[in-house]
Amino acid sequence: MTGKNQLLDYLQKTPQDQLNAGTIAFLANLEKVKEVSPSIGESIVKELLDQRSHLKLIASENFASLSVQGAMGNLLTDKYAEGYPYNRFYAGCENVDKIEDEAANLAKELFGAEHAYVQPHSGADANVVAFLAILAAKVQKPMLDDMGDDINKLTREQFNKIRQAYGNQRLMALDLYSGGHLTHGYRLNVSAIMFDVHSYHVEKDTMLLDLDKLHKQAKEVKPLILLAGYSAYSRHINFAKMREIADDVGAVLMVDMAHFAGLVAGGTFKGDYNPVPFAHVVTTTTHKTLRGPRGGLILCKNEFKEFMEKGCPQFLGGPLPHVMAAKAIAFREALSDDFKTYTNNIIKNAQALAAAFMEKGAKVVTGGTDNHLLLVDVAATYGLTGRQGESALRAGGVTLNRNSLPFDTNGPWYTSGLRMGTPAITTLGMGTTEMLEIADIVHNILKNTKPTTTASGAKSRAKFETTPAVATESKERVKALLAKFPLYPEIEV
Ligand code: DSN
Repeated sequence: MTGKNQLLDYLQKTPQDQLNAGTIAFLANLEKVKEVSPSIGESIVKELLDQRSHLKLIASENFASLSVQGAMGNLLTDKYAEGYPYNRFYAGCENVDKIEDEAANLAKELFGAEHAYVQPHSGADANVVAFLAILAAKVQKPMLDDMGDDINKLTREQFNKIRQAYGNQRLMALDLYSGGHLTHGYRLNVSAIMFDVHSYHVEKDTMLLDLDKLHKQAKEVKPLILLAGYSAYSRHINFAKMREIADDVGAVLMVDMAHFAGLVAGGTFKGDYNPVPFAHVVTTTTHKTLRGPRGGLILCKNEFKEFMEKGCPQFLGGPLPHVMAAKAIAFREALSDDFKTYTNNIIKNAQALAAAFMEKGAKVVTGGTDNHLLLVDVAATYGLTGRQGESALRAGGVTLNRNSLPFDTNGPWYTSGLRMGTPAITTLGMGTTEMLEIADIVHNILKNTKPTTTASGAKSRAKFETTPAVATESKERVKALLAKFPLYPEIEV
């Protein structure tokens, strides 16, 4: 483990031709961190060891390359660059201009987009920037055309008219319980304050979206924005059809592809399942299937470009040049043939995992998956809440997250479901054979876990007991599996 001057130790002990740049970079960085805070240094190492000793099945996480990490951890963080390339509110932005330009151009190339805005700090921020840009283009601009172009010269009454018009716009998006995201109009999120939200839902019998029904609802609601995209929906969405619906009701089609951006970039989601040609605006994170740094990205048609570029300072704080640099690295990596193979394998693995669970009698929502994730109904299958399943698996060496299912009676805290995803384990190099072993490990833990019964005889929704020998055996099996697929083999600690 890491001791003082571990880097020196490594350099002295390792023959020159076997020196590893990844290890040197990691240890050098760690030594500098530890000079100021040994405890933060220790947490970094412990996080590495934790991720090395647990199977990561969190559908929204991945392992970014050391090149991405290197681009992020440096002096670029020192620079302010409010504005956008070649239009900054600060001097000395020449290098940041180049970085942001390169990242945006690579994003355009990767996705075939007309315009790319790489500044959003997260997917949630990207969604707010996109909402504001659509409001500016579709609500504010026509009003300014009447009132005079300079917003600062409007009277208070005129400006209040714009504010009121903003507040009256409708957003139609997938309900949280049907797999939508918090930022798609959930009442505790700012999106529900910005818009009059009308959610659409999956069908109770199939748990699938019915686009004809959605079309009918859109005709009644007449939203300004029809938003597609999800955090927990395992099936394809036909974006060509979504665009037809949007056009029919005069809505802007916005797609949040945070979960499946990598599958689009790798060409695995193509034709009607690629939202970029069809949507007016596409938002995403860059750290999920796309395997880049934690951050956000917006792609849009040129008609929204000037409004999108006002994201900072309209809503975003100063851009993060170090993260934009890392986005550029990730986009370049995603342009490779290896990345195409990777995204095909993500789906093959998710389908193999879903099939293996169903083979064991587990209830998989919608009976399978078309993408990188699957939802297992642990209440129906194992008599557990999602919270109990999540905790029991973590104790057995598997990290994943509980998730509400459509029409969930256990609420968003306890939940009835577990969401599993294959982006991270596919990055490690695992294939369909390993999915069989993973399904077996997970099933074995869950079937040997029981809710604790309270004194009154009621089943707890949080406490549980797992047969101790099963938890121990699972950890051993996880260890054996992960030993064959080491995480960051470049880092020798
Ligand atoms: N938290 C992400 C997810 O897990 O889906 C979305 O923001």
